[in-house]
Amino acid sequence: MAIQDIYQGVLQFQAKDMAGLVQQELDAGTEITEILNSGLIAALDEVGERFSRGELFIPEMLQAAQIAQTGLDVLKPLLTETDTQSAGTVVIGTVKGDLHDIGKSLVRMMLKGAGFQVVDLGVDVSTEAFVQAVEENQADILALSALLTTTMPAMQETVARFRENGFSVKIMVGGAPITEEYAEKIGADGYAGDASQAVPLARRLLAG
Ligand code: B1M
Repeated sequence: MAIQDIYQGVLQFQAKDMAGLVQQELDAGTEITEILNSGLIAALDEVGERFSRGELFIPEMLQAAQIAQTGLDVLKPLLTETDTQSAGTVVIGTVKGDLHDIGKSLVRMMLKGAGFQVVDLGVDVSTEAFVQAVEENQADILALSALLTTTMPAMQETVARFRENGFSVKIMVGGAPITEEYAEKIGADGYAGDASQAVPLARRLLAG
């Protein structure tokens, strides 16, 4: 029942006790992935559908994202806690022109939880900023997220810059419009369909 409350809470913009609902569900022993996939993410998917149908607009889409974020904040310590040594350094960000944050942040949390050191550059990140951060942090992996078909070329441009300049950093990509084929086409080293797949992919990339 509470999962439905989480879903409806995001969909109906009821910010009041989203953190409490998520905590309640955790206390009841529900898996984190279930809370995410059937609650917070499912609701955002439905928000996106309603936006596409013209049934709601950007302010509502933003409000829903903010409410989902308060739920995600409760899960964050659980997703990021780890007692393993650093598995490697990852620089992550959403590409230039793209302001979508939630999926990228989820990937960041899961990588942290798996023992990676993660430098999160945020959203709307230029190729130059990615280059600088990879160099400064001597990153092993660059992780790029894009949520818009219109920002896929920015992802391609960033990957191309790293390739042209002979960087040895491994590049992984993801985000709703990104596919395995696209990742291959632009010369990325790997693609993950969701945040949980990002962890084994990062490990595979480092294993060579
Ligand atoms: Co936007 N938006 N949005 N939006 N938004 C989408 C993406 C859209 C699909 C909605 C729709 O029309 N159905 C659509 C894109 C259509 C397209 O290009 N094909 C869209 C649009 C059109 C827009 C604007 C252009 C609207 C406008 O202005 N007319 C605008 C663009 C602004 C910009 O970026 N320049 C815009 C704005 C916004 C808000 C700012 C209002 C808000 C974002 C707030 C925020 O992030 N802080 C927003 C939101 C909330 C959405 C939806 C509803 C939800 C996105 C989300 O957070 N999902 C979204 C609809 C949808 O996704 N169904 C939509 C939950 C999140 C966990 O999923 O990010 O996909 P996701 O991440 C997944 C995987 O993709 C993967 O892992 C996660 C799951 O575990 N993943 C990776 C993501 N990155 C990865 C990286 C990896 C590996 C996996 O490795 C590196």
